Amino acid sequence: MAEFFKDIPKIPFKGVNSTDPLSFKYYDPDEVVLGKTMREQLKFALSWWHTMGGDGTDMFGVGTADKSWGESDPTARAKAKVDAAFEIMDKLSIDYFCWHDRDLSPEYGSLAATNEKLDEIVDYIKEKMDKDPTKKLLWGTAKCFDHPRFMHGAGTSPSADVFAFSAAQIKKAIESTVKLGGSGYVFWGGREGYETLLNTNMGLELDNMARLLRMVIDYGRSIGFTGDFYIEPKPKEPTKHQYDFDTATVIGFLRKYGLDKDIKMNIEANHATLAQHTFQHELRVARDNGVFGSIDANQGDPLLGWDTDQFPTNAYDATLCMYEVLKAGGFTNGGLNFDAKARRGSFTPEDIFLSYIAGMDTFALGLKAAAKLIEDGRLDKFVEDRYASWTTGIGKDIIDGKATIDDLEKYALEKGEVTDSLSSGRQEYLESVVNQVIFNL
Ligand code: XLS
Ligand code: NI
Ligand code: NI
Repeated sequence: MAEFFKDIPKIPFKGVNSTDPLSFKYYDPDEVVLGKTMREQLKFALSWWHTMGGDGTDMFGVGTADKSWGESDPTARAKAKVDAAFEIMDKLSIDYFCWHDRDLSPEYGSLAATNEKLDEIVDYIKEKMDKDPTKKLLWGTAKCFDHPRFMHGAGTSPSADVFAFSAAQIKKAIESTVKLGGSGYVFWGGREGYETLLNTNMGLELDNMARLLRMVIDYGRSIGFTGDFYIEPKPKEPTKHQYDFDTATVIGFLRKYGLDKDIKMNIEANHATLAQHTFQHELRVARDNGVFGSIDANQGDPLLGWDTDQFPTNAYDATLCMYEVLKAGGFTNGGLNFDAKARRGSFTPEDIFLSYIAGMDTFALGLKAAAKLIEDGRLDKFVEDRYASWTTGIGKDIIDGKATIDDLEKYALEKGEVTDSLSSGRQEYLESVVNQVIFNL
């Protein structure tokens, strides 16, 4: 089998003083952090669409990176992509990968022909995984947004025929996920949203989206899928208003349709900021509601209002992310998928490796800093003290359900002014604690 990246060695861990660009400075797969190796804590995944398919095409120009993998025939290219992906994962010590069905294998006219070709590629991946069981599928998904048939959505299309087609396509995608032993299946809302309410029956579209999810979940379980289903919230792009706006919105939707026990969240950093939230906020909402699942690791540009999907290099955000992940008990079926692409100007094969190294080192830093924040304990202690009034007296009575509104009135009348019960929020102090722990130079 051809080696695609002859000039790239297996990327070694060389430590913080190394200036070798093709080395990890912080990511040492075997280093133990809070009882698990970094490899186990971080569970990095390669995204098939950006890494194997994304060539830098944008609205203003054609691709800048060659992602043909030396093949012009679509089937030969799909296979070459598999070989190249496994080589990239090997060289970067990445154990997991994620795909859309159409990233693996394109459309070939009829759905039947497309499915047959997809099977061929999935079988090819399976053969490689059987030979190398360190490579695992983090999640699969269906690309129900690319083809013109999805112009008005898939599960929320006004056309019942498009809904049926989408269901059929997703059926095949979940079957492929099961065949590859995937631990997750993602629903990102593609074009599930609207441009204008003047032409949209929002109530019907949301009911239909729930119908589709229920069908896929029941079918997945019936064929032995034991992993997690995830929704990936996103507020806008491609539609003006995406139905899965943010985690809180999705939780409301899931509860309305009785799907809340079946679906967790795949939180993407850039989607969080598009929704005017911090990444940490979205993770916290998921954690507090018991639906934290997996992460699409990337970052947006604060000056741009779209999903730029940059490789994450902001160590501060990565720290607060890993803080939430550790507090949630770490990943179970989920992991850190780099839903990220090198910039259009970073077009060489080497840039694939340099961008993953940047992202992986950033999350290694984030993990180590988050572990230190937890070990340091000052943040936890501060929050605990701030809410101490809920552990005794009237606070405890409220929590225990013992205090009625009459009791509270009596209490408040006797107590008088309560401003003195407050203490400072100390935001600046806490931010300086985070800096001290992260940088500790
Ligand atoms: C797009 C989404 C997409 C999902 C997978 O914004 O992030 O890439 O992760 O469908
Ligand atoms: Ni994503
Ligand atoms: Ni995205």
